[in-house]
Amino acid sequence: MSFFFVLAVIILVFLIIFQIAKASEYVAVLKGEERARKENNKINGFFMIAFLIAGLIGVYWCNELLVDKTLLVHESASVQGEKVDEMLWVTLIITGIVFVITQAALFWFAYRYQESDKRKAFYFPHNNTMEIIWTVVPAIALTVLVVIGLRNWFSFTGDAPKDAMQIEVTGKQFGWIFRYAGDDGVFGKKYFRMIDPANNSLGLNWRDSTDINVKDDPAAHDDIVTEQTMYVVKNKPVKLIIGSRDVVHDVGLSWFRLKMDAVPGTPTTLWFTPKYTTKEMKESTHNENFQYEISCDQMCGNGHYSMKGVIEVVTQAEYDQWLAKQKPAYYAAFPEKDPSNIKPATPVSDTTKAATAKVPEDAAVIKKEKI
Ligand SMILES: [Cu+2]
Repeated sequence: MSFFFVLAVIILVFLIIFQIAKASEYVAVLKGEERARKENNKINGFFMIAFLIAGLIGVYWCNELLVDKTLLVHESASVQGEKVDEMLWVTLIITGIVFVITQAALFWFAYRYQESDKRKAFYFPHNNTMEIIWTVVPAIALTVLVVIGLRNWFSFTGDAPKDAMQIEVTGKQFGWIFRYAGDDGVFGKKYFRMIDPANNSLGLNWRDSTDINVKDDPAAHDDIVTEQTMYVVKNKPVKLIIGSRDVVHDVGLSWFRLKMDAVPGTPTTLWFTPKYTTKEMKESTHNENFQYEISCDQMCGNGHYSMKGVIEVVTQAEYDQWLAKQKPAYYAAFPEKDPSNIKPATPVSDTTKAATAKVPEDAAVIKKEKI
């Protein structure tokens, strides 16, 4: 029903436009073609100026209405993001000035120099000097912007400072997995065929496997694996080693003004220094629910919208406290290897004697692994 209604409205609008065009044709014949055209020119010239003024008011009004919803009003929460903001502002100022001048000139000229009996249009097909000016000036401006951009890009994606924390970020359909290197400071090896969604989401080499020729890597035994929330420290550089388990995702960090693709099989890196803790941001934004969000900035499948990750920026003391509570993922997969699950070797009573009899054997296994 609604389809026929829409169709009827479209046909009606078409008929009205057709009739108006017909009517103006008859008017033109009655008044004389020339006079009608001149009148139309005047009306069009007026509309040009009206459109220019209404457009400028509209731009101002939209800005007033929506500027709070953009990130422009909030300072970058990372040191590197300040450089991105600088580039954004320089680009906005340059293009803004050019936009206002060219658009104002376009509409004003259309009004001011409309057809008149008092003057004749000057035939002006070519001018080498002007061609050179409007080629060279934008070329210089763009080169400067690109060079500044490249310098920043190489800095963010290049070597991180020596004291930087390292966190591995892996995108998957649909979520984020984070890995910390653990006590040894080394990320253990992983292999995609070792992935087990139940207890080895990254495919860490925790055991020998003859059928896929994987060797157990002790460096993977203390790696800490978390999902959805990543902890970093205020004022401490953090290097993200980014990858993906399936399709191309993208680590989008709008508050830090950074983003980087997560590509399967090709690790990418990015480093930044957070300036404010999550708690400080809650206060400065007057938003109790404030979170630093990781959004996936690539359309990666039908659950793309649900790929929200969270970055908790905390102080060093809070981070140490959090880290102390984390257990290596290896122990979750093999609880029998977890030293905290092993009961004291000395029997406390006769009744517990039988239960603890096995302990020295388990302890020996742990000891052997550490060697
Ligand atoms: Cu994604």
